[in-house]
Amino acid sequence: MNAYLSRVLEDVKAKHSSEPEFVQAVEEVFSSLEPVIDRHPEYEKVDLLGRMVEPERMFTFRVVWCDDNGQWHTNRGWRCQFNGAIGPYKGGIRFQKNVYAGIIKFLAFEQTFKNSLTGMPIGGGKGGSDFNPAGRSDAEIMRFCQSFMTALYRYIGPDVDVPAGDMGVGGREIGYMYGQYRRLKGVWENGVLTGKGLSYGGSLIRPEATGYGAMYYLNEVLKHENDTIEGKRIAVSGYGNVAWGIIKKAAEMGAKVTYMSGSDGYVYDPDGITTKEKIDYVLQMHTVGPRGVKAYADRFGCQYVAGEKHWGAADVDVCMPAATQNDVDLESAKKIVASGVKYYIEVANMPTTNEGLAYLRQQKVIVGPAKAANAGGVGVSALEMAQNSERLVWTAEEVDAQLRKMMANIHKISADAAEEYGMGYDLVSGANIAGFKKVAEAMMAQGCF
Ligand code: 2IT
Repeated sequence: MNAYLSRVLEDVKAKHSSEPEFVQAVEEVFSSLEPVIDRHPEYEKVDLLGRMVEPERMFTFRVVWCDDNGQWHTNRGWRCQFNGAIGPYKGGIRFQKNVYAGIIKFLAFEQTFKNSLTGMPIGGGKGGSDFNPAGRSDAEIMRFCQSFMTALYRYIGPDVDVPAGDMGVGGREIGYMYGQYRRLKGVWENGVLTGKGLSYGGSLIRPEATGYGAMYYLNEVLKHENDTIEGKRIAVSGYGNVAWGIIKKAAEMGAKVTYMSGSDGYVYDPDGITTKEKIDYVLQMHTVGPRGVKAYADRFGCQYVAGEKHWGAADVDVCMPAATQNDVDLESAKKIVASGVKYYIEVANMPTTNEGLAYLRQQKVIVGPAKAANAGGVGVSALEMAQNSERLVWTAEEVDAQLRKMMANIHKISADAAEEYGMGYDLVSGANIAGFKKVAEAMMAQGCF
């Protein structure tokens, strides 16, 4: 590895030994950058890479809230404003009990390159809390969101930092957070958050955008391979907002999702999750419940396997991990390769361990990396910001057309970047390079900062 690149990586490893997810994300991006750094020796003098792995700002705050029994609880909140070189910080908020600084930092780092790939003017950020929303009442969720926003509101704004949802944060939570922001600021600044409800400035297609975008991206990959989406059988992990968007668009495009999983196990529906009734049930499962995929099997009379992952199942053409980080390790990757799957499209953030990813790529599985394939979510968030700025509402057709264009462009600039650096059709390296180059150029132009 290039000496400067490896020196910065060693430094990251030494400084972040207790944040393995962040180290993993940096290592993954850096593994693609050697030819770029070789071509740009001027980056070392201005320590471009050292700056790129250090958040511009990251803070922790206390979030205190009162449960329905009058008991008070203290949680931790974080916001990481990683890189603002190309636009206001932008990225979701995750509420999940295992969240800690390393998770937020890795997500914000990834977000920087993902947001760059969208072509929209948005920098990288991410936030969250170790709050566990499971089993909490609506009133408890509201009080938590209000308290979270009370701590955060001074540090965000439509031109400063624009949070959105992530795991554990959907339309309901965004509504409560926007209500509190408006109460505190006393102004109508709805561009401060995205993923809002349609009645107060949300964008059509935003709830579907991550899954739809991933399917449009997959379609570009298939076109490149002279293959078609028609009849493809897809295995997704997860059953949340992202999986739901994939399921819905797959059915519309003539493909079908046959495997879906939750933390309880997986379901196999050989007919595919293609009817409106089934798709609406998946939406219900991740919004109001029941939680877990067993409920789906009970309702539609299909196979349920408790406590297992479906990776490596036969009769699958495309794997789309859409649950959470490090869902697919080396062992799962080996099973996927053994099953003969040709396409592996990451949709969750960093769903594959670096060992798993290296194996899939060695074995010539076509890998669409998360920061490209799932960028449609934040891409439509940027379109929501645009609508809020111009105080107009676009039709679903207009938003969808922009999303399709965006995903096709992400695929193209990734493929072109890999080609330019002699890597062939390597979408992982291509996305890292294309995402990196725009941020690097902006940072170089803006001087010592
Ligand atoms: O991981 C992601 O890109 C998101 N959670 C969406 C972020 C956003 O600002 O819409």
